[in-house]
Amino acid sequence: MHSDHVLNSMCFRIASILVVGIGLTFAPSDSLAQLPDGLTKSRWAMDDPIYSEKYEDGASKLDLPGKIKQAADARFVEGMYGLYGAAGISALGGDGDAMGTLEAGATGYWTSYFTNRFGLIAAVNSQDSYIGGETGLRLQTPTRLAPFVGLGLFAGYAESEELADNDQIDNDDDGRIDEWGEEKTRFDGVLAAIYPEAGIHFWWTPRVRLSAYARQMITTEGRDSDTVYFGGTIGVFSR
Ligand SMILES: [Ca+2]
Ligand SMILES: [Ca+2]
Repeated sequence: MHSDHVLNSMCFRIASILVVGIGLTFAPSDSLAQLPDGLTKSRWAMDDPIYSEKYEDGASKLDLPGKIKQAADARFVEGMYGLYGAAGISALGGDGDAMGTLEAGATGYWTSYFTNRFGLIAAVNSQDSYIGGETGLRLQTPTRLAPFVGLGLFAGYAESEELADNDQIDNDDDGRIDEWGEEKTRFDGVLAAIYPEAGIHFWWTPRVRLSAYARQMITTEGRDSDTVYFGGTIGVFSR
């Protein structure tokens, strides 16, 4: 394939992921515009039918353990599924420049404490770009504020920009051959990484979940390319 076509299709795919990610980020903004549910009442998830049935008769005023239990309980999430958008930052780039990353995908609760997910991931900085697929598993506590640990896999391919001002080709299709600073896209190869991760979820509402996490990326590029990745996610769930 001609390198400009590779570049164009890559730009298109990255743009598509950006659109999905931004859409997912702003879709729940109505929910985020309000305060988190249950700040003034310990029965925080009464909007959920399973939770509200369980806690129809709330803990009495003096029942502190009961109050704490109903404020923490998020076992009703079992069987829910959702879409997520994520943004992150890492030093995945070959030259050590920080790379901005966007992810979008789908996830589900097999049990109240176990999720898996599939998504797309795109990362760019001034010189390099990566695009690929992403999958992972997480174990968490079945609580409103929920620490988690996980294991994930990323596989994609990498491209970078390099000077092409002396090859007699109009690499960027602007009608001028080898103009000053003309660049072309170079395919750098396949990149894969496996990562352990740790983070925390917070259920803003019974349907909107916020997450923050750190991943140790162990890449096929060798230990010199390993990097830490920090990310944040908004997930919107239904049943
Ligand atoms: Ca040109
Ligand atoms: Ca050229």
